[in-house]
Amino acid sequence: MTDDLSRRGFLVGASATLGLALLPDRATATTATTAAIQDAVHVPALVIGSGYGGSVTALRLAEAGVDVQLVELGMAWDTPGADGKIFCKTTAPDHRSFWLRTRTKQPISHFLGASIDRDIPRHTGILDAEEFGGITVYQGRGLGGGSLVNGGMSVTPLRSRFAQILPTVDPDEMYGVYYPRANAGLGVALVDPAWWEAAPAYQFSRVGRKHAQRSGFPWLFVPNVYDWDYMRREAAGEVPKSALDQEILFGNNAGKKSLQKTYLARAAATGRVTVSTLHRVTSVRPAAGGGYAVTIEQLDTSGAVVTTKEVVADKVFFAAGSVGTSKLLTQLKATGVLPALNDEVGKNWGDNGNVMCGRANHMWDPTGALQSTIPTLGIDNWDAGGAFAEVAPLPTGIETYASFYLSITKTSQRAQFSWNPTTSKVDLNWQTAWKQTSINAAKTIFDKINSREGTIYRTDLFGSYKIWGDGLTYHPLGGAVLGKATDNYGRLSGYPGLYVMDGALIPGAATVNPYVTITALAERNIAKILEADL
Ligand code: FAE
Repeated sequence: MTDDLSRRGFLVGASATLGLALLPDRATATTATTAAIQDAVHVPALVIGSGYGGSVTALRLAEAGVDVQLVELGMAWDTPGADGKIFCKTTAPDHRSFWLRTRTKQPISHFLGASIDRDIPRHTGILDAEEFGGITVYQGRGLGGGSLVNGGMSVTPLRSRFAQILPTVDPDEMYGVYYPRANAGLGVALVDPAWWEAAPAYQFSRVGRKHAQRSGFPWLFVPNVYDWDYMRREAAGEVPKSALDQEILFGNNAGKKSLQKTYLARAAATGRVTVSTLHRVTSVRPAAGGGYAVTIEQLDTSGAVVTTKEVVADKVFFAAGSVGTSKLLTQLKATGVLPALNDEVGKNWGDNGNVMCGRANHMWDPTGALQSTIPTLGIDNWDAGGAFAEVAPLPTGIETYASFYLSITKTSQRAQFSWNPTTSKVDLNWQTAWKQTSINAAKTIFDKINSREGTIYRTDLFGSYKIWGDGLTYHPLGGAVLGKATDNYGRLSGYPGLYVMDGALIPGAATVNPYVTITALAERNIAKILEADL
């Protein structure tokens, strides 16, 4: 990042984040200077949430000369803790790890059949494990949203499959303009294959490739936003380790180009974006004099509300993530605050067909005690079996002889959010049994590999004698779908000046890891909105 970028900085505010703080990395993130959004102000544009959709929206609005208030539920993640680090390791979760929980809820919940969860102090930590009836939805909380916690896998779906993802969007403009723009904006790059072939930290991936090849499955290198030069220097012992030191699920202290270092840094450089962290939007309704009245609660790090603000915004961009945006819109429609939203709101939510599993390799096929947390390899059996599997790390620090996979699968099951007046909460009618389709698709890959290799599934990672990690998703999508709840550019029906900009627009599945598509779609939609509405 240039000096100019870091000098100008964001206007960030929340009691917990005041002060100047720098991430311990060459690519410095944002600087924090002044107070958060004030009560009773009237602003031109308010963006709810700072993940991919929100960051793209804030940057492009600001570049066009619009002053933006970016309101984020989670923390700024710019201040080191007592250990000198901003983020804690995946294997050593502390108060920074989970969003308002007193016990961890690790996605890989067991090892050798025993639970690995532990008690932690309740805090506004970085990873939310949000529980609905039939599924736990993992999401990033903080400035940068999911980019803080995710694996950085940056996959542009095959053009031939694009119509399965967003049937109403012109593929020419996406593949000609917006996917390239998104990949450039995110800083996506491919690992150097020659380095990878010899890196001890990628032995697990090479074993995954060998097994895929021997069973006849196509495999591919998957680009990432990790700084590969930094990882090379981690491996050489020249810089503090991050991906090579078990950092991922609760943040990376260096190396990973989260949104704080890309889109949000550029937004900061415009001087037009004010960020309010630990601020939660709870209501948006038409204001008497035009625009929308937005209610915002400011939280402390225990999750308690310290003050409630009410502002007016001419335009409001919902980018609180698939779940956050869908919950807000569902509630606002059902409680009569935004009654003219159409009946598509809350519908068409899916889990991107996520399912996890491990395989137990032979003793002569070790996967390595040192495993980079950054995945590099995919197995593509989409056309034949409906599954795209990421060869994922299991960075325990010891040799486990395990191969581990997160599969994205073809499913038709879609759930709906609804307002529950008894509990005053939004429910999701996901059915646990629906995951069987995903398991069947994943088995088209792993049954064959097990048969070829003479190996078996691990049964100790998700419980005692439980093969499949089928109670969760990392990839929530849908709930305010493009061309249904909104027009073909994210404009919400019934309310001019209200927009959806995030993963809620994508109807439940992306055929691959979703954030490049979320970013590209946001780039496309904001370009049209700037041209036509502002
Ligand atoms: P998101 O990034 O979730 O941002 C929404 C933001 O809104 C969050 O910061 C929230 O805290 C905030 N928010 C929510 N409610 C409110 C409110 N009421 N008021 C104010 N702010 C609010 O949304 N995807 C990939 O493509 N590749 C990967 O390798 C990958 N790995 C993943 C690993 C993990 C562990 C997880 C959890 C996800 C992973 N994903 C991956 C998914 C990816 O991070 C996700 O699709 C995007 O982050 C979604 O982007 P959105 O902009 O929709």
